[in-house]
Amino acid sequence: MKHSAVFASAVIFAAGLLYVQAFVRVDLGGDGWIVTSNQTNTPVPGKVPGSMYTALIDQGLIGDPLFRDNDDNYVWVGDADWTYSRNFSVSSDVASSKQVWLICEGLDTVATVLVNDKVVGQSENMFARSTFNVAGVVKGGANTLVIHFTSAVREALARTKNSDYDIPRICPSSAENGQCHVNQIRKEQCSFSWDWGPSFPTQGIWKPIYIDAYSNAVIRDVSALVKKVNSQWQVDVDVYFDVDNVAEVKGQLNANIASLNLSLSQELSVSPANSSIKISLLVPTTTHVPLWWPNGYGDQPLFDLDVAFTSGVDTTTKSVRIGFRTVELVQDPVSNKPEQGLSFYFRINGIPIFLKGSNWIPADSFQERITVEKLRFLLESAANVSINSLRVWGGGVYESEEFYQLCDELGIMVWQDLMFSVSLYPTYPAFLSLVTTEITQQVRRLKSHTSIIIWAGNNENESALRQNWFHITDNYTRYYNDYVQLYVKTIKPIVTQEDSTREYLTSSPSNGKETEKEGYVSNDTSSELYGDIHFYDYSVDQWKATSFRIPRMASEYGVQSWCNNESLSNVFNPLDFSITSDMVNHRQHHTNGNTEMADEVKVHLNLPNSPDANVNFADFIYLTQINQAMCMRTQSEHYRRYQARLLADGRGLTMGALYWQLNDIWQAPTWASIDYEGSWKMLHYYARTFFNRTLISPYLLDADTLDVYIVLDGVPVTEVRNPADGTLSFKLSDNSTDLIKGGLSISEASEKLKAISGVSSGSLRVETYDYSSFQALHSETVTYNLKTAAESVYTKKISDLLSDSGCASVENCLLYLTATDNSGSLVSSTWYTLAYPKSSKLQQANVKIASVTSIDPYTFNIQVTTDAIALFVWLSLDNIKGQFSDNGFLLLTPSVQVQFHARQIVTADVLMSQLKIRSLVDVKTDVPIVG
Ligand code: BMA
Repeated sequence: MKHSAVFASAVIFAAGLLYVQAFVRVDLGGDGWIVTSNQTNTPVPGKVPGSMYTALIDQGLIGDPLFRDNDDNYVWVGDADWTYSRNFSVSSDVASSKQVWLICEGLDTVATVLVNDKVVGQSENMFARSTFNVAGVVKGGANTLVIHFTSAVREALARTKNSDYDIPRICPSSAENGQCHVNQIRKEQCSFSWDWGPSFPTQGIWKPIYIDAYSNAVIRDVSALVKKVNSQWQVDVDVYFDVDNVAEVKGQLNANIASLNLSLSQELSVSPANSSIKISLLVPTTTHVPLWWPNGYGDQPLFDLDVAFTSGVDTTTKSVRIGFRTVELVQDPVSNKPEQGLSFYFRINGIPIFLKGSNWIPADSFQERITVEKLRFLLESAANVSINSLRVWGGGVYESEEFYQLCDELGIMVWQDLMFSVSLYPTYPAFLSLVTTEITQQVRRLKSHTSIIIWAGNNENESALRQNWFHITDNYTRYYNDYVQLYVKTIKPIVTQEDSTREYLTSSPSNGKETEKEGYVSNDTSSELYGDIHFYDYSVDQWKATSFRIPRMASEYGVQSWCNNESLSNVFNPLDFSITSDMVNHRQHHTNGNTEMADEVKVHLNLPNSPDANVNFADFIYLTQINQAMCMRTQSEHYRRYQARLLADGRGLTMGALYWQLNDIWQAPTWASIDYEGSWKMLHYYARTFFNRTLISPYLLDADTLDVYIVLDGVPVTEVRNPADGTLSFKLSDNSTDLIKGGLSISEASEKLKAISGVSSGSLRVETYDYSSFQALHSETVTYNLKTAAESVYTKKISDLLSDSGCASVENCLLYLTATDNSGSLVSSTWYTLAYPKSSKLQQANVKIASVTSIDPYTFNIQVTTDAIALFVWLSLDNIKGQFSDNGFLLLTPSVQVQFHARQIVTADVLMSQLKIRSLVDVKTDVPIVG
C-alpha cells in the first residue's frame, strides 16, 4: 500500500503554521491482497489488478489454464464465489478528511464491498467505476477491506429470472464449450467462451482501486473534444468533479496546452448539483497546428492538455492528450437514383480515407496479463503492415488507456463497438440503469482519444434479430422493442450528448442512415448499398475474386487457420500434435472448423498425408495458413480495387476492409493473423503486401481474363459528382483548391499533393515464368497514369497470355509483377499463379538456409537458396521470437536475402542452428509433384 500525494503536496503549511492535509490518494493496488473462495479453504495471496485464476496460478494451485483442456478442468474456479480482502492503514488526517471515498475503477463483476466489516456498497458492472463513501468508516490506523464476488456463471443464470421471457443467446454452441446467459450480466461477453476462445469467467479487481481523501472537491474526469468551427480549432473540455456532501466549493480552474501556448483560467464554483463544467479553448488562427493523420497519411502530433483545480488547500489535476483532426462519416446518395443507396466512408481532415485494417479482440482471458509491451507489440505489428484502423469488437472490453494512447501515437483509427455482442439483451430498468452509467463513463473516458472515429452500439445484434439467428418463434415485436429500447432510446442519446464530433451507429454491421430510416432493424442488414457488412461464407471459393460481395465497407471477413506449430508447444503434449487428436478437436471452437479448413485446403492445395502424425499435423497447419493468407489476400484486394468504382447497379465505392481478426486469446485454430504467442501467421506477412501503399492486384475478371489493378493508398482523393446523373466518384486530388476546400491550409495541401506525384504514374511489368526455369519466359511493360486511387492498368485474355509468352498451360506458369515509378525505382511487386497450386506443375525445389549474418544483436540477414522456383517459402523458429522481413514468399531466384528482427538477444550461430525452412513441395500429399 502506498500513500501518495498524487496531485499537489500532501502537507501544506497554511497561516499560523496550521498542519492541513490536502488531496491524498491511498493506492490499494498491487500486492497485499488475500484471495479466498467458498470451494477451497486455503487463502492465497492476490494482486490487483488480478483475478482469482492468476492468483491460483501464481501460487501453483492450478496449472496453466491454457494447457490442453484445462479450461474444462478448471470450470470449478468460475463456479465458486471468491473474496478479495486486505488490510490497509491510513493516517488520522486522511481518515478525518471531509471527503473520503473508495474508488474502484473496475470490479469484475457482481460484488459486495465491506470496509471494517460494514457494507459500503455493491457493484455489478465490470465496465463501470464504483465509488463508495467511506467517510466515517475508514479509521486512522488499521482498516480492513473485503470484496465478496459471486460466481459470474451462477449470477448470470440467477438473473434470467429478472425477465419473464427468455433472452437468447441462451448458451454458446457446443463447440464453443462455454457457459450460458452471459448477456444477463455486464461482463466481458467472451469470458464465457467464444468461437475463438475458451471460457474463463473471471472474478476479481481488474482496474485500479484507491481511496481519495480531500477537503472539498476533486477532478474525477476530464475529457476533450477537438473541433473545427468556422476554420478555427476549438477544444471543448469537460471537467467533472466529485464534490459530494459539500454545498458549494469555490476555486480556480486552469486549462493549459503548453506546447501551443494556450491557456484559460477562470473562477469556478462547483456543488453537488453543479459538478461539471464545459470550457472551450480557442486556438488563434495564427497558431500553426500540425494535423494528426492516420497511419500512412502523415504524422501523429499529440498535445498534452492539463487541467488543474485549486480550492483552498486542494489542488487536483488531470491531463489528456489530444490531436487535431476532423472526422466525418459520409453517407450521401451515390447518384441521383435513390435506389442506388448511400455512400459510407470516413473523411479525415477533409480527405476520404480507405480503412485498411482488422478487428481487435481481448489480448488475454486474464486482463491483468496484458502488458503495455504486449499491446505495443501487437499494435506496432498492425501499423507495420500498413494497417490504419482497428475495430474494437463488441464482445470484449473497452480497452485500456494504454491501448488507445498507442493507437493515437501510431495513427490507428479506432472503430469502437460498445460491449454487446451476438445476443439480445435485457431491458428491465435496473439493467438499463447499469448500461446508462457504463456508456456515460466509457464515452467520457475515451472520447478525448484522437484515434476513435466512430461508436457502434453492438456487434451483429441487428443482424441476429433480423435474420433470426436465435430461432425466436413468437413475439418478434417484444425483442424488437427491447432492441430499440437499449441501443436507440437508452444508449444513443448518451453517446450523441457526450460526443458531438463522431457518429453513433446502432450496430455493426448496419445500413447506417438506412437502418435508422427502417426503424433501426433493416430488412436487409447486409445490404451492399448501405453501411458496412460482415462477410463469412465458407461454401464459396475464397481464392476467387468473383466470390465476394461489393459493399460500401467490409468491417469483418475471415477464414480460419491453425496457429503456428511452435506456438502449441507450451500447451500440447507430444501426442496431441496429430490432426485426429482430442486436443486438436478441443481447441477448435468453431463448429466444423477443422473440416472446413480441410475442405478449403483440398480445393486449393491438396491435403497432407505423411505417415508421421506430427509431420502431417505440421503440414496441415502450414497449409491452413497458406489458405487463409490467400483467401484474405484475394478478398482484401477485391475491396481495395472497388474503392473508386461505382457499378451501374449502385454497388461499389468500397471504402474499408477490416479483416477478422488481428490477435488471439489462446493457442488454437482461429481467424487471427498474429497468434497468442505473438508469432505472425502467414496472413500477417501477406497483409504487408495486400495493404501495401502501392498495391499491384492481379485477379481473374472471369475464367478467361486476367485483369491487373494498381491501387494507391495514403494519397488525397476528392469527391466528384457527374452533373448528368449525380454519380459520385473519387478522383486523385490534383489541385490544392480541392484540399483547401476540405479544410487543409495551403501548406498542408501542397504537402499532401506531393504524396500523389511520384506514385500516380509509372510502369507495370508483367513477367511470365515457367516453374521449370528462373528465366522469365516473357515480359511485357505498360505505363499507367492514374486518375483515381484504384484502376485497371492491364487486361489480357489468358489464351493470349499463354500464346504470347509461350507458356504451355496455366498449370505451368506464374506471373511476377513489378511497378516502378517514373524514375525507375521499384514501388511494389507481387506474384500470381494462373492455376491453383494443387494442380500447378511445381518443381521439387530444394530450399535451404545458406547463411545467417548478424547486423546487430537483434537483426540478422538470412541468405535463402533454392534450385527451383518455390512457392510459400516458410521460415520458422522453435524458441526464438521475432519477425522476418517476409515469409510465406515466392522464391523466383536461386538466392534471396531475408531479414530477421529478433525480440530477444540472440547470436547468428544459434539462429542458424534453429532456423527451419520449407516450401509447398515439401508437403507430402497423395498427388505427386509433376515436374
Ligand atoms: C463474427 C464476429 C465474431 C466471431 C467471428 C467469427 O461474427 O463478430 O462474433 O468470432 O465472426 O465467427
